[in-house]
Amino acid sequence: MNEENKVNINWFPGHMAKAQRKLKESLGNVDVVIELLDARIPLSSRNPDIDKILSNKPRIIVLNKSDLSDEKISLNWKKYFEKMGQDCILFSIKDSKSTNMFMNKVIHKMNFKLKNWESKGAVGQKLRLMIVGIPNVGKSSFINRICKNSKAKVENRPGVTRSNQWFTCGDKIQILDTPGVLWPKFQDNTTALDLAFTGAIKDQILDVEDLSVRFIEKIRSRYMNNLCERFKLDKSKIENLSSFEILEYIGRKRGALISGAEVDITRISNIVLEEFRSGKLGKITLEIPYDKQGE
Ligand SMILES: Nc1nc2c(ncn2[C@@H]2O[C@H](COP(=O)(O)OP(=O)(O)OP(=O)(O)O)[C@@H](O)[C@H]2O)c(=O)[nH]1
Ligand SMILES: [Mg+2]
Repeated sequence: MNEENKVNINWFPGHMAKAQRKLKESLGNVDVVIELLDARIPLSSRNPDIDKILSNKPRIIVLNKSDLSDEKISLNWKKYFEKMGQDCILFSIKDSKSTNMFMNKVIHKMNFKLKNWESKGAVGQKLRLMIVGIPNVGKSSFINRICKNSKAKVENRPGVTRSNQWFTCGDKIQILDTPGVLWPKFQDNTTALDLAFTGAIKDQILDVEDLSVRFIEKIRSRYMNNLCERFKLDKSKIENLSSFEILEYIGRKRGALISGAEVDITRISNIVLEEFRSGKLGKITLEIPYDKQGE
């Protein structure tokens, strides 16, 4: 890759280093780890050190926000992880069936432990789950969905949960919410950009104009129809435009203008990213299995 295309995104503030240390300390107090990944970017949202950090602790991979992802590709991702010997489910806080599916998975996976406790007469012993994942992937929302009475703080920005907190789900399960953690150095450009597109990194440290042009560049071949439908673009007109020109075209269509005919690039960049993140652009997956490009 040449210098021009390099992105300079790195994000590992002190509180994340602390959260990562805490996560390791808490491992001894839990029975199973729930690794929450973003269904739109399963590998980019996966901590590359996770196997080392979690060691042999039982684990369930949850592909969250699956209501925002391309369903067929998500099913392929599920198979991909299962082939690697990992338990994996698709989840969405918007889907009422997700909770039961998850609970069944946990009980099935941890049945050996529950039986063991039962045989020792340890009645009332609860399974302890810990949820881990990148910022803004939906860890606290997940807990609120599966534990009906819990009210973990949720906001649509990274860095909301600041410390570990236990919640109780019925009479069988306790679950530990943890702050989102990224890792000190992203493996490649693709990972850094995927994390930025989906909102795992604070927009304040990013150049949103550059980001939205790169986003259009990334999705324009597979999801051109989504762009055309949402922003009412003429498909035959955009095929020969650069991604920046497409952004300008979207700006004109949306009336995001500064004065006269000049497009307000910052405003339209924020709109494009927000509409992707909230699903208004449709179901879009940014990574397909076996498609991780080396940089
Ligand atoms: N569409 C959709 N949105 C979701 C889903 N899960 C979470 N969200 C949204 O994602 C945003 C972040 O959710 P949080 O639960 O605060 O994420 P978190 O992982 O706890 O974030 P930190 O505490 O900052 O690490 C919120 O706007 C949620 O409504 C989901 O399954 N589908
Ligand atoms: Mg949280």
